Amino acid sequence: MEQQWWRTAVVYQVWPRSFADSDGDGIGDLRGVISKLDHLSDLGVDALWLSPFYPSPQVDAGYDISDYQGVDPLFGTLQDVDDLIASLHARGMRLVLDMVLNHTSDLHPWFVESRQSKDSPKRDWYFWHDEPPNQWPSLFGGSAWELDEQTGQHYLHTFAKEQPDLDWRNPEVRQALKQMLCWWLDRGVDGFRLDVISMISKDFENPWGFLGFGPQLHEHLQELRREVFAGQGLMTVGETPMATVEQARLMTEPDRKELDMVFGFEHVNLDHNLTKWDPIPLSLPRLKASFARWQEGLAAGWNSLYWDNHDQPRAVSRFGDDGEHRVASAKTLATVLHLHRGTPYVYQGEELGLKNAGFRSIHDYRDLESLNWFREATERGLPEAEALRHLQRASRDNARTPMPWDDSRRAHWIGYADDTVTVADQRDDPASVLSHYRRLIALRHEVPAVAHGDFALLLPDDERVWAFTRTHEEVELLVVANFSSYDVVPELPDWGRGELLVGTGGPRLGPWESGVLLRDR
Ligand code: TEU
Repeated sequence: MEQQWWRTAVVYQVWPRSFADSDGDGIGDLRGVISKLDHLSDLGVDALWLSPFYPSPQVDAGYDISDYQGVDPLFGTLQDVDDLIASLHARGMRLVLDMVLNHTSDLHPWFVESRQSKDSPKRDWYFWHDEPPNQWPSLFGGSAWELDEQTGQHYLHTFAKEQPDLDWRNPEVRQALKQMLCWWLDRGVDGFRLDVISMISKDFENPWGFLGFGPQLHEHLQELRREVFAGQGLMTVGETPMATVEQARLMTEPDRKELDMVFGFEHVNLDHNLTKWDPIPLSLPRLKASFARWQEGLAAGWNSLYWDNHDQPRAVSRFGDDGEHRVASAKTLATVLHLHRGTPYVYQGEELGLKNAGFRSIHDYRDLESLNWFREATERGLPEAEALRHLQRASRDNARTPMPWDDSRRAHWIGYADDTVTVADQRDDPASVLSHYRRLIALRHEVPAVAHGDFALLLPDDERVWAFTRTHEEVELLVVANFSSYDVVPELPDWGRGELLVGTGGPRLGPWESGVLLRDR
């Protein structure tokens, strides 16, 4: 049995551009990350997931890679990566790299060569067609097919036109990517977060095929596992937008030997219709049901648990109350997430209860997804003020603001969130959101039921209370959370009995309060 350290682990995501800037150029860098490892040790996390730092034209903040085996000078050098790996390992932490295998930058030498001529040896590393074979949209606006003047053919880009999709049906493509992954493993990395990995196989006949899940997905994943990941004690997590729980099960069930876990999107898609620019009110029963469905559907496998990342708005602004009940709601969101079964992810700033940037001027936005959507929406006639309100709620820039280490507000490539929280203020304050995260992370390491217990949802229809149990051997954990700004007395006869591990033990819960009780079964 391979060592599955990630079953008791908590992963911390660093988005290097906005984490820590060591050279004062206004952009975070790898030496900055190294200088802040005390923060990670202090939190108690087990692994660092580092978003892309590879050479890139930075059209999509580094998710457009032009060299998989280097470091963008913005962020540092390969030596810095080696130093980061060594510093993490010295502290007993691991490094998980973010790998973008579905597409490259249009400036990657493979694409530069591919676009040269119709008979380029790399022509069939990407998708080229005289006429678009379908009507697929790009997820960043416009068509997914771009006409290239040089040869008069169209190439596929699921994301920006500067992010052409690789053709995984070509064994040379797979060979090159596998070699590259092995090169990183030889440098000592401990796992991979695989960007949009569910999109690497496509069915051109399917009008929704741009979302991936094509016929060869599982074959490709099994090949990666067999030839690259197996036997190395790694952690692999696939990003899989729009996956159903059944698709997630197929990608993660241990016997199938594909991935260790995936990022489902169901719970972050509940507050909008088809696109995130079309909001609908969030219903607590639906949110709870979604978590429960994934807990049950992946009971033989494993979940990843997250509210936040570099693509999502800040959790406290989105699911909690970033005004009067900010501290309580940030803590309660954390408690509920970390007490589910799976590996929890903490995205930089989440551990402070940092809120959305909520920029009020279009000039403050940087993300191409936001800028493209704003342009298209206003061209279609949406008033600018209204388009801006959508960005304030849903833009990815909401979570890409500089990490507030202290109250010096040094200028960065993007503004700060309009917020006063800092690491310095929270570090030694036992009532802070940061201290609460520290406590939850320690609980996962200390109490086996937190990592391993079976899950059961209680009070599924309750509009205010989120309650569930985790049972393991002789022990039961009861988690009860108030997702409202009113006092509640949860309708649970037993609520109050047991040892309080964290939070408030009831029977009454104030606005956004929550608690975890441990008791014998
Ligand atoms: O995100 C994939 C993805 O599905 C996004 O389009 C996501 O749905 C969107 O950002 C929500 O607004 C991954 C990366 O996490 C993202 O940062 C990249 O831009 C994207 O892939 C392309 O590599």
